[in-house]
Amino acid sequence: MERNVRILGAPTDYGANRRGVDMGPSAIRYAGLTAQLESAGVSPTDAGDLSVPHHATRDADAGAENAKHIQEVEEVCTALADAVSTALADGSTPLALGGDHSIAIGSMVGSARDADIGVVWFDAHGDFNTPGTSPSGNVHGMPLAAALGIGDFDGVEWANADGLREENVAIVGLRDVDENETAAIRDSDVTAYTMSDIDERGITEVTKDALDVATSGTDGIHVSLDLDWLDPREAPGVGTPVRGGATYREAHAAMELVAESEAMRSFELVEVNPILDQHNETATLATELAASAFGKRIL
Ligand code: Z70
Ligand code: MN
Ligand code: MN
Ligand code: MN
Repeated sequence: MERNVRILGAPTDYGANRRGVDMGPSAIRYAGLTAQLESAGVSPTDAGDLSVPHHATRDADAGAENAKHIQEVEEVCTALADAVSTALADGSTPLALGGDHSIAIGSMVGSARDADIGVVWFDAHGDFNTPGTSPSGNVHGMPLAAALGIGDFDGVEWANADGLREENVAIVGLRDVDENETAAIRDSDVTAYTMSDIDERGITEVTKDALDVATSGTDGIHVSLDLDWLDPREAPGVGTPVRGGATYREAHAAMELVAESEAMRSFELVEVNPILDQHNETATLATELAASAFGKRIL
């Protein structure tokens, strides 16, 4: 039976302090997402965009200095969590389009509402800050800590993903982590693979290990793909480019292993910023990587 994929746009940049990443869903659709998904043999339905409060209606400086626009992030993530869990209940695989990476809180909360899940997090960044440790106050640097209930996020109901345990979280591709974040990751039971690990062991082994971590004892996994995981040469259209990222081939190889695992229950593409892009190539790459993650094969 064909897998039904439900596209859920989350056009928000509240977690990244307004940098144009709210146009990500449009850019990814324009790049041909549905055609790419069809080429992977899945059946996509586009549910449109979640309603995101417009910036003009909100105080530009809303939220605490150490958690900017946290109220707007909560609103978007609560709506996304409901949409994700409804898609799953309907037998579809939710594919969330960011927007900045704060939307992952909603994806994980929704995916883990009625199941024990693991997470594989492809990112240059740890996204393990809390309001207490964040150097920027941008919530897109906090979604993993939020979902896991770390620090200030302990007991914050809208942000904590019930069926997710640290033991089942794997971060892949780290190369830009804040000092306090490093300590928090080390103190936790999440497994983190840096770009050095990929250099030493290769993308195949590292991704297989990450998938083992996420699938061990769980009902399925959420896969979060921050496009800044890739090298800026492949993906220039992101808010926070960091040199030394995954290559085009490494990224496809990793997504193909995700498909092979047959464990993915929810997926997201985040941090595509068409304003900073060249000819929409980052969004185009995002659609191609989605096809690989959903099982597109050459032969
Ligand atoms: C930094 C912070 C971040 C994504 C940047 C950056 C976080 N660690 N996350 N881009 N996706 O501000 O917390
Ligand atoms: Mn703002
Ligand atoms: Mn991120
Ligand atoms: Mn990132």
